[in-house]
Amino acid sequence: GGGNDAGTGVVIQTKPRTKKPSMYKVLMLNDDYTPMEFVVHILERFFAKSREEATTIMLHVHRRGVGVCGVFTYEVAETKVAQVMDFARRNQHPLQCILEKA
Ligand code: TYC
Repeated sequence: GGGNDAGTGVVIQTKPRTKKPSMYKVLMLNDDYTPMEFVVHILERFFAKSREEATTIMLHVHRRGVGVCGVFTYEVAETKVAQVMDFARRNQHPLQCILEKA
């Protein structure tokens, strides 16, 4: 981008003023105790997944150990992680949810 200072003819090259925000994956980790149905409920409630999508993601995490719930800007991703961790703790499940830079 260029900025011309009020008719001086001097053009100062500036960086384009918009930049894409860094994106962050919210990952869910498997454990041996959290009920499958609870994980499906979390994916529906906090990540707006359909029951079918939520079930696919939950089974992926169950079999592979980790899976992606969604990709968000930092602030949104942090909020999702906090919501999931709080909801799991309140329901006495050891479910873990983490952030990873995409
Ligand atoms: N492994 C759990 C069970 O067998 C189910 C589960 C799936 C737990 C995904 C956590 O992120 C998870 N009940």
